[in-house]
Amino acid sequence: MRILVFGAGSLGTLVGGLLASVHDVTLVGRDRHVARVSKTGLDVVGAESGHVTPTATTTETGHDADLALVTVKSFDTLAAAEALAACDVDAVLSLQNGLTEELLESHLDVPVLAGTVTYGARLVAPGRVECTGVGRVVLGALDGGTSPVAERAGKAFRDANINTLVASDMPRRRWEKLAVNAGINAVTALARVENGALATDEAHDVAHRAARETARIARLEGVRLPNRVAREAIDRVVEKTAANHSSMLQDVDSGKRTEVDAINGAVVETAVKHQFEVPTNQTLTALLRAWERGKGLR
Ligand code: KPL
Repeated sequence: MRILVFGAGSLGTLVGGLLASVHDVTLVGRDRHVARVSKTGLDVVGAESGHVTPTATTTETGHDADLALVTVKSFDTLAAAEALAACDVDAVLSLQNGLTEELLESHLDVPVLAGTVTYGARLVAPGRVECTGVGRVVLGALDGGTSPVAERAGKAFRDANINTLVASDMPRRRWEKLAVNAGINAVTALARVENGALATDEAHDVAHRAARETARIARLEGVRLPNRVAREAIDRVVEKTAANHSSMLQDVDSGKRTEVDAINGAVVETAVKHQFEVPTNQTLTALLRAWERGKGLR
């Protein structure tokens, strides 16, 4: 299969690298890492793939592919959607944080699939990515149900030895992931603690409140996500990823813009549509945005 990977950060590079063991992969990115991959190939360590040689380029438009994976940061989704509209791709799969698929869908006239990933990835150096944890990719139709396009994408992933589930309940899974990210990411970023600190700290309550509010908004959107399920999902992820620094904490630590708009901000925005208050998500969003403004990042 010809697969375009839009976003050569740690996750995009890892997934692209694994897929490149059996597929024709093009990695699209902007930096020195992509230049290195195009010259000398990509080393994938900590997983089976070894050395692979995907095409790597900074050119964003004019590509032909059966499937495009979107792995850019959520605030770059619009740029990715515009570039993909100038490519010839048959389907798009978002593996991003936050609710980004609707934006992709509004710019593209091909099926957009939703996906979640629990593989751990780290860019060790230009041209070298480490798989820090073998997890699972779950993907499926954005609106739920079965889809031949999702089945094909799932097969392509499995052929590359990536643990993959094709799910028919992506709406619930997306909102559950959003509840987890809404609870963990902003709280750990603001408190500057690893995920495991939420198991004992008072911040735990804040995380639970953010997740409960997210579950409530999911239900207003017609997605069946009980509060208990959202809270339990938080506790499970906190336990499993106790030693991890959330992606938002990593962004804050390296002085980069965060994905708060697509996570807590998306909860607030959807709540406004339903004339519903989500004070915890509102506060977390305001604090992170204030930090970003202070750093000149927005
Ligand atoms: O997805 C994550 C992230 O950091 O963005 C969690 C699940 C919170 C793990 O750190």
